[in-house]
Amino acid sequence: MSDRLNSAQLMELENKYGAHNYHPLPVVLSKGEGVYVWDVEGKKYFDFLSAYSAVNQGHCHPRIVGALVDQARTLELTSRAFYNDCLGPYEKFITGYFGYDKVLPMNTGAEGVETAIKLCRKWAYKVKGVPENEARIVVCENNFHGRTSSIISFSTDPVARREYGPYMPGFIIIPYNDLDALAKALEDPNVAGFLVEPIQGEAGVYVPDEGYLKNASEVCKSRNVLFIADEVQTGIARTGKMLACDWEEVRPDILILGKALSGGVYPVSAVLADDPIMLTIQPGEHGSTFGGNPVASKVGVVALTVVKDENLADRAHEMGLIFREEMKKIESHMIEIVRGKGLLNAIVIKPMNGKTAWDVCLKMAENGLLAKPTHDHIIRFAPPLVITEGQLKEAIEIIKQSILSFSA
Ligand code: IF1
Repeated sequence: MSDRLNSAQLMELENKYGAHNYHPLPVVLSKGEGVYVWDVEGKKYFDFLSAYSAVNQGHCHPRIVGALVDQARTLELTSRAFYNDCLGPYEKFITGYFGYDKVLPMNTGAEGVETAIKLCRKWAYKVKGVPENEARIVVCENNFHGRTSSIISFSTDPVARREYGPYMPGFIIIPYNDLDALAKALEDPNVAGFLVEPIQGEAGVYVPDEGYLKNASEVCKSRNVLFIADEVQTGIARTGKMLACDWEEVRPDILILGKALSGGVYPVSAVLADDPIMLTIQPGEHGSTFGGNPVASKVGVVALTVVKDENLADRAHEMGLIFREEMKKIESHMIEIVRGKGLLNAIVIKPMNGKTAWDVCLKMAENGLLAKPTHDHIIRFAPPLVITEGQLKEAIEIIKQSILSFSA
């Protein structure tokens, strides 16, 4: 044991040799299984972040890790210069699973969003007939779609955006959850797409009014504008349905998936669309060295199979109902709002006696549960969807005791 580094030493290494682009909770993790993670000192925690919803199937799911290891030993990467024997079967599987003609495989969520933007523009020029370089995409205030320079160009969060200019033009920003603003923006005939998160994750798990997605998709249809859903965080059973759009029976024209598409073991993202849209991109016009590689393909099939085999959507729905009900029962003035859908939830914290959401998260960590504040006053709660009712009750007790320790 003595040659192993302790938490303090490992944090010091990251601080000294890593870029300072994060401010993590002071916990150093070295092992995970299901809903639990362990730090290097052996302390066990409930993981209520799930790597921002990448680990919906639980840490180190044996079937998913099995697929990863088997394929890594057999054939890891060919590039798309050649065919491989995993990609076709994966493409058939995922298009059948979500009901689209075609898939374009990428690696990270941001690449999925970039791909959707490029696809939407290509469709605008080739099919809709927008004059070249005039296509616009409507997006929402407080969006989060990733970190690339195009994507942060239409962010409204100064922390994500400032001092990274010059910015990419061609985006129109409207308020979220505002159908009038959308209808007005779509009067511009050069609008090609509306890119939206069905629930805004980074904004603080902001759930739009019922009917917003349905109406928004209908306005888009009437204006020949593509409805593009970023389900990187909300997708794959997190909100209690396979897709958050399923809650309103909305079928996006372009669907972006990432994170849990691999159960967290590998970066895998995908853009799904039907032929009239997807086939506007021709050979050589878009791609990625790693997108659609054999390991990602095998992992994707198994990760999605696990979601169905283990009924994770229904489980997320049921556990989410219990979670929000129990959170609302906690008698503390620190809890301002409890909101969410399925197992994507947030509590808005009112600081008390100088104690903020960050302090609550430190206290919860001390008590054996990991969650991360967003925007200083919001805590996101998103455990792996494999959580049992017994585990959930235990976790709820930790959250409750932690909050009450400040405000009793
Ligand atoms: C970070 C937040 C979550 C996403 C949606 C695309 C992406 C994301 C809806 C890009 C990524 C992440 C990235 C991570 C923190 C995290 C996050 F707090 F920033 F907003 F989940 F809530 N679309 N979300 O949520 O996917 O390229 O990262 O694979 O530190 O940036 P990616």
